[in-house]
Amino acid sequence: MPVQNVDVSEIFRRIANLLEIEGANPFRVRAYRNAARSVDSLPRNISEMVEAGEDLTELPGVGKDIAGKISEIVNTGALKQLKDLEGRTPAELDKLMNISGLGPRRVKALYMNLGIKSLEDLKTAAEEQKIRELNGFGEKTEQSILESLAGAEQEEQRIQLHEAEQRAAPLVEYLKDHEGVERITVAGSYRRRKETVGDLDILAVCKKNQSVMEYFTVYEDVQKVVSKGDTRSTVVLKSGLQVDLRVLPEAGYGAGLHYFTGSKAHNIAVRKKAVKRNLKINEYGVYRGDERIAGKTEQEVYDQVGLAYIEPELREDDGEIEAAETDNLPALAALEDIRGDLHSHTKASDGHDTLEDMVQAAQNLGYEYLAVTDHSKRVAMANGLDAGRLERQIERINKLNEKLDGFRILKGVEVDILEDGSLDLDDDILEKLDIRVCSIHYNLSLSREKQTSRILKAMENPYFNILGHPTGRIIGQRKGYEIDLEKIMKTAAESGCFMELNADPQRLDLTDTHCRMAGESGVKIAIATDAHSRGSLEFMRFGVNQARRGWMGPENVINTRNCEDLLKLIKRR
Ligand code: DGT
Ligand code: CA
Ligand code: CA
Ligand code: ZN
Repeated sequence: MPVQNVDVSEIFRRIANLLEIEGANPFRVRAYRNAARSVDSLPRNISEMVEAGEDLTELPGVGKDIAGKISEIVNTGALKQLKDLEGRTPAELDKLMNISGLGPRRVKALYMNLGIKSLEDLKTAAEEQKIRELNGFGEKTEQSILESLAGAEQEEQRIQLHEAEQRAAPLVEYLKDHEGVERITVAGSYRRRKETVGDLDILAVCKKNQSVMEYFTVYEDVQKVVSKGDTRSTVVLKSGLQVDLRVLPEAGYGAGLHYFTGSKAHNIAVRKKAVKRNLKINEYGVYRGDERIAGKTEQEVYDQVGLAYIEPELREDDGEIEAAETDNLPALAALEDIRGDLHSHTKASDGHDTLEDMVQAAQNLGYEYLAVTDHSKRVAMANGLDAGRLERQIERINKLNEKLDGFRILKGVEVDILEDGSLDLDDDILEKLDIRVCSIHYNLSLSREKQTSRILKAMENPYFNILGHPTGRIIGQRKGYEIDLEKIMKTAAESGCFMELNADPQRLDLTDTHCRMAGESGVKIAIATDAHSRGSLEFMRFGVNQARRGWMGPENVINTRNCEDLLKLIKRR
């Protein structure tokens, strides 16, 4: 059972949090955070790299010391340093850092003054109105802590799709190794590519008289066996993730796949249609009376109720049934349609890789272009570029472009939208670029009205092309800022601006609902990774998944265009 990348990054993140609470040197803290980010953005499994004896110090943010720690984690499953740290500082304090508005200093103050060690302690203290009395805290903070806690309770049980993939992949491999297993699919929200997943629903077809259940329940990563039967078992993995395994008969596999892919609401709507035709649909097939008349494939199930095949990403009972009845389902965008990435960072700001390396990686993905969009100067923390440094980057890119064949680096920037709605760089430098992603990184808590007019004002600038990570949300950590997205999208459509769908699996900003809104507003989107390293360019697929859930076809997505058409499309009048 190899250690997964999320296991390693989680350990580094906890070390960073605990060190920070202890008041350690900020550079040390940052080193662990960078290492965590670096491991998260690897497209490959870290255990394999260690086993292959690869030089980990070549990874961004990984020096000799961190490399040694990665090896220790991969080889032993744990890190002694974290255990030591947890001996000094309560481990649960780390969880408090996820509550919005609580930084290391505040967590420490809560611990030292009120003895708050856990989320539970925090809730009690907030409810008893003890927090507002502390120095540096107020009634408002106390209120927002309570709200954030309520949100955290709802979120707690769900994990990001990216992590779910890292848990599912080795388990599926393991199950495939069993000689009795003929087919295996992960269904449920995982197959619908939801941004977060509650549990994994694995379906299998087995050879006659072969049971895979014993094999499943002794999987190395299993912490607890909840139930074990002939056709269904449930386990909890060490990470806390629950996994259901169901064995289905081959003859009804399509019906089972359809049933367990869900969503529940979609299933109910499909079954209603069946009832009207005097049919019954369940997880074993489609029946007329006692006779099974279909169910080997999902297509057969849809055929029986007069529906066109519906892609899993659309199965939310949100209009897809009606569209399938009238053959009006959208032809969804696919990863193969994407011709380039429109948001990426290099070493010039806070990226880990050089311009040349990023370009090489984009070429390896088969792209025709890559927009290099380093931060602008306002984001000093990320070493944002001023006009002079951007000018030099433009020259570098011009030179590099001359040497490239069939590929173009788009000269870009991720320019900050300042509080008054102006852009962080002057028009005369913005003019020299091919493309500008405009984003908010500061003053996140303005009122809805102010935040909206800030963005609307920014869009009046003729160099505004794409609104980067439009709501600023971080899944499970930070709600987006308050904005009137509908108004923004309508204005964007009228003025020739575009919305980013940030493909970072922690952001996925726009949501599926927002994508539908974009479709209705007539604004096109740019699916872009915001990659801070070579490996993260591969996260494009999460963005495409999300766009598909939002009914986006290739025509809705600007980076399905070739370079020439793209540049024509984004040119403002
Ligand atoms: P999750 O796990 O919360 O991310 O979401 P799902 O959609 O994976 O839900 P889950 O694991 O409870 O169930 C998997 C699928 O099984 C679900 O999408 C549809 C099907 N299913 C579960 N319970 C019911 C039910 O009561 N009725 C129907 N029609 N289908 C159900
Ligand atoms: Ca599930
Ligand atoms: Ca389930
Ligand atoms: Zn960015």
